[in-house]
Amino acid sequence: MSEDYTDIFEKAKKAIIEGDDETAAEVIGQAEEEGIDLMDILMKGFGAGNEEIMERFDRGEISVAELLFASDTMKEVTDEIFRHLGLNEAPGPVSTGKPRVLLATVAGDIHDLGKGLVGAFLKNAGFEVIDLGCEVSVEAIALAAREFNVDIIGTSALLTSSLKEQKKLEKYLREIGERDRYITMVGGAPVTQRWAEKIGADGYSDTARDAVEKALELLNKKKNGNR
Ligand code: B12
Repeated sequence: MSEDYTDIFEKAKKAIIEGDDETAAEVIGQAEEEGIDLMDILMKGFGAGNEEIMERFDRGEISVAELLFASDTMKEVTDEIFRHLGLNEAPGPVSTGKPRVLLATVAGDIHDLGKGLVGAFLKNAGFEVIDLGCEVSVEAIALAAREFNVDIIGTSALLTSSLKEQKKLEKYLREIGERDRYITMVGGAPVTQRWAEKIGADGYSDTARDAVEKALELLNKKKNGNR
């Protein structure tokens, strides 16, 4: 029989809405003690709070300062949960045979909550993930992709002004003759399938869950010689 975790999910949600780091940490401890899946508490508890905050912000009900407050807590919580689940460690230089993904939020953009989720889902699905963080230039992305010999490059862009960086990356990879070496994936709230096709990226998804499906599909296609 499945347990009813409504109370703890509600507490997690409220902690994000109120930007309450202390309660958030308490919830993580409590979830661990009660054996609740931390990814569940992240998505259904803290994630629900984050969505509520996003909606309030979009409706103009809260200020950027309040959004920042809540986002900071969400970021702390995500990092802490990923640490608990061992999802924060970057892979070493030696290949383990697992598919490798490099993730980055593009230059000029500091939004990284969505990228973090994509990374966590990919790791959970058995991918090795190298996360370069945010505000990463196309040159740095290309250099790291070569250095780590990755299979997939995934970029995140949340600002309409930073979207062009995803296009720039496609162009840069072609210029240095390395475009065919990688599968490229793009994401972020303003990104669409149409945008992905327009700039020549191989894949797009609007959720972390679908990003895994898409990554597996694209790897399979490449293995079979058609992308
Ligand atoms: C939280 C937030 C912030 C936080 C970011 C905290 C952090 N560490 O990320 C803070 C407060 C710092 C912030 C700052 C700013 N923000 Co802001 N922010 C948001 C907000 C409310 C939510 C974004 C978010 O985290 N969503 C939750 C995650 C889970 O969703 P997601 O990022 O879309 O990711 C999912 C998918 O897109 C996909 N995905 C994401 N990345 C990738 C990558 C790949 C490869 C794949 C396959 C899939 C994928 O999977 C993810 C998981 O499901 C949005 C509004 C909105 N409704 O989107 C505004 C928003 C993006 N921000 C905006 C702006 C303007 C700013 C600021 C300039 C300040 C301001 N005036 O508000 C600064 C940016 C400074 C900079 N240089 O980047 C605007 C952008 C407008 C535009 N069209 O360009 C938005 C749309 C708000 C608005 N309506 O005005 N912001």
